[in-house]
Amino acid sequence: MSIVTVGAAQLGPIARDEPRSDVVKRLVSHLHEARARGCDLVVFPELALTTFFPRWWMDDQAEIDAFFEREIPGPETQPLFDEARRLGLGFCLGYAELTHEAGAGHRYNTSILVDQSGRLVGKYRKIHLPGHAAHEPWRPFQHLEKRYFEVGDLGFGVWRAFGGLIGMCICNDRRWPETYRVMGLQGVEMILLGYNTPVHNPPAPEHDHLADFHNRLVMQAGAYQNGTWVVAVAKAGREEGCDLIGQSQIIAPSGETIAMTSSLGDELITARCDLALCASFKTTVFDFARHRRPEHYRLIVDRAGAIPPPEA
Ligand code: CDT
Repeated sequence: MSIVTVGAAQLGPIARDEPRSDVVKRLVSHLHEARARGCDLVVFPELALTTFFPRWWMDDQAEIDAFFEREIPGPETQPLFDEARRLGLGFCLGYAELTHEAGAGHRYNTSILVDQSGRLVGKYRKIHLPGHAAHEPWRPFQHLEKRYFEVGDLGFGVWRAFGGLIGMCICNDRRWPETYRVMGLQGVEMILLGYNTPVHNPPAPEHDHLADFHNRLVMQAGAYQNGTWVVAVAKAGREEGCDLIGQSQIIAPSGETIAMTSSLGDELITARCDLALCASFKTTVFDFARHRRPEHYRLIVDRAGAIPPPEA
């Protein structure tokens, strides 16, 4: 069976002081609606358990670590795992991960995929970390992902689950063609991703009015060029004074958006996704084995390098 009924579970803002237990109740409420609407799989946003904390400069490691999960499930997130299993729902969840390996703490912007039996299927750690590492007081808000997270060390994996090949990426990853292509080369049929995208980008305010357009542009292109479904889920709305875009959406392998949220709050959209549609693209216009020419790309780059730069 190649049908996956998927729910994109958009969240409205999460306040800095909102307890995890309250956020988990919101996620569980999404699960109930998803079950009633026949979903197999529910996708939650990036860093879905807390406010988007990289917008603040913090020095105190204990204050920073309060936004991280030391174990998943942990005492506060266990109810989400229990209820999903009871309802027979799989889910994809983004969170800040604090792990101890070889005697040292490591912090990642992570997402996990859990199947309908509660089994952890896969884990992804964000590779393209946007923003900056130093305090930049001129900004109206910070974007300190490069300070608070290490670059993910797990690559772009693809897992057999839900009757197909499922991959994950997180927020800024969606702007990079390599993200989709690395998974596309592994045959991915559905990419799950969450995002927190401010409308305002302080270094390039001239792009602000294009934030929604760029969101659609990169994901629709990524879906089409790799013959894959993309399920993209926002944390949206005015969060601690910072406006985040919405437009959570489910995109078909044709590149067409077939469902999109219309609010900036907690909102579930669903779609019945036929994974078999991917083959119609993967075996024709984007049949990589027949039509890609990676052995020639090097020559093209070399020739381009030989072109003299334009005169100043
Ligand atoms: N969370 C995240 O990755 N947000 C980025 C903001 C880019 S501007 C620093 C995004 O690509 O949406």
